[in-house]
Amino acid sequence: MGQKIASPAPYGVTPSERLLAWHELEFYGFIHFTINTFTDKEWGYGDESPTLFNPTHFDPDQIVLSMKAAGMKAIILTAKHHDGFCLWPTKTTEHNITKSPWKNGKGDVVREISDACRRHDLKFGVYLSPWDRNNEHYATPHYVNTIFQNQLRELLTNYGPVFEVWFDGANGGDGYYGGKREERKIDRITYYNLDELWNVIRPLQPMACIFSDLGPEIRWVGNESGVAGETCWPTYTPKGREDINKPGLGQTRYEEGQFGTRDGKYWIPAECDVSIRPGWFYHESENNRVRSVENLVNLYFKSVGHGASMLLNIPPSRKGTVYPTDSITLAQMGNYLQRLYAVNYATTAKVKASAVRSSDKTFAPENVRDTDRYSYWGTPDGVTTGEIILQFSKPTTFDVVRLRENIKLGVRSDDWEVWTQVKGQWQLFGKGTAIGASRLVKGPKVTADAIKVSITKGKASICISDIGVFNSPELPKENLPVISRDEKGQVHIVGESKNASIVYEKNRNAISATSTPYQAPFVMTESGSVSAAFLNKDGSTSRISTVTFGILPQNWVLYKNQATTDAKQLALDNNPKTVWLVDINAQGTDALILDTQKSQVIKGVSYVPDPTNGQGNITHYALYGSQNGNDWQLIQEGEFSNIEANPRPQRVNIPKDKGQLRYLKLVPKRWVGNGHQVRIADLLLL
Ligand code: FUL
Repeated sequence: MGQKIASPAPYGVTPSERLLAWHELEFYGFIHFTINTFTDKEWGYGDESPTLFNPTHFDPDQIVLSMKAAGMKAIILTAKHHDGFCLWPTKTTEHNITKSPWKNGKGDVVREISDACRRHDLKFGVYLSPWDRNNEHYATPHYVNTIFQNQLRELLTNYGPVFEVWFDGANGGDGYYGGKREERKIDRITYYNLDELWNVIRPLQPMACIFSDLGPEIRWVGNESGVAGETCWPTYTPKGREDINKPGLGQTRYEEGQFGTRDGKYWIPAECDVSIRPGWFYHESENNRVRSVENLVNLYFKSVGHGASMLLNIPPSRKGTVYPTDSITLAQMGNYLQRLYAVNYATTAKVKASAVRSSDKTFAPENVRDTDRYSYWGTPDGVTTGEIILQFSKPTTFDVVRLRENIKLGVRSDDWEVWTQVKGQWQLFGKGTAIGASRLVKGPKVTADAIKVSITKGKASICISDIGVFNSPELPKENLPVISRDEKGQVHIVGESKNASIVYEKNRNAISATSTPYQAPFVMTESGSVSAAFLNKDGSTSRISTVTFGILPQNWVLYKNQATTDAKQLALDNNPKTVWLVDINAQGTDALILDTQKSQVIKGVSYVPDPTNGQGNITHYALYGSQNGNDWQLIQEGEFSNIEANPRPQRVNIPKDKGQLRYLKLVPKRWVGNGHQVRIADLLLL
């Protein structure tokens, strides 16, 4: 017997024990639930009365089980969002759930959700917003060193094991602040005393991973659309923005989060947070905008499949339960994942590798077939490229290949290719860069005799721990009627589904067998929504599509300094793909004027930001109205919350006594980035 060959030395940084446990979760859920659920907002200002929080049928088991049905392994709850309302009976502030009528002030949402998680075998995590728009002490050392830290202590002491603590990068700005109603700026690099904060967490919850846009354990992927970069390293060196070198909370080059850093200083893998609806909180108006299972599965491949985790938000309704459309979709997702992973065709394949470290079974190529994430095929030191072939006993049909490295030894390989052997011919199935904890390669459906994984570039000897081969189940394709309105105000609904007809409703989100059958286009010049679905012969209906129209813009003129046709064609066309880019001065005094040509009742304005490019999307505005174009009355001044990270349509309501108008004036006060242009994809008058 030869000398026992040692295991390869780890390459670069490696994950801690708690991060190894975190990597195994891959897919888990977010719950955004608080005062905003009851005010229909995304960000509360901090002046909301705690009495507003009053779910009618709060059911933690229904919430947790709906999410578990999707295949989620853990849940993170917004214990306190930016508005400062605490969902548990905290001693740190009066602004908490004991002041709500719900359960006569004896309720504790953190307790109920964490208990339900434990009952149903899911891990539990907390989101605690560093920004607190209610607290009078926000921006002083007292808030951060005492109030905020004590809130953390309470959450991490009284509710059992916590797997993740979530710190949002959105912080500092306007707020109620105990009645001061002002803007408060903080130094995002120094204010939160991050090292001290991490030290509050460690002894209380040694297995809790800390999330923020700079880690120290899990990083924000840099977008809220649920996708990690095609190449996404778990290693990362967070950097400060532009001229500021040190990163801070909400002060990083977050756009680098989607890729990570090859040979980065720290092991800080990416987490993709995304909501099942356009907003993070429940809004009745978004009941028909729930992502389809097809959409969610696509995101799963672009997050978990790229080595990141998927954190999918499910916002409970005012009842305190998951809305049926959301829970049906979650169950479909769970069904898909369960069937996807039901059979791993690699487990019975014969395995052969171009090189093996030694005959010791620690390094055997066969180790890639088992479910152990840390048993691996290893090559000799210095052998950084090579290939491994899995030969099936009979032609096998599949379309998903899973690759993993033994991450205890670091990220070692760079470029990889997957080949399939079909009738004796090798065909490329997929290729890419970075493997890490998990890589899902989705290729065409093939029936092959063998697959080959080639590592064509690497930094250290190969340590591949897993090659899984799966055949994905049929995914229901989203097929919904498409609703549009032409320039004359004719609403068209088109679509085809076998043996089904189209039914619709005006200004109603729900559809049933008794809804109006669609036969021909109809005119709708007023504002409102149209919902449509396919009605099957048995009386069942498809999912529903809903489109909101503004008042039909007939002869309207939209302009900054002088009228151009551009503005109208781009911003009044009900098409967010065409965007009006307006030059603007940095002082936030330029006005965009809309002349509707006649005095009419206007109930609100919907600003649709550019969904594809955040730079220039408006974050703060002032809206004025006028009957004659000379005398202007302020309608509302405010923020379009979270528009930088999540550019969804924003609605401003116009009170009745200010709603008889011919002209509207929108003054963009602040916008994303430092550019000299603002973006308006659409402007709807409601
Ligand atoms: C953002 C917040 O501002 C949103 O409201 C939401 O909580 C999301 C998960 O993070 O930055």
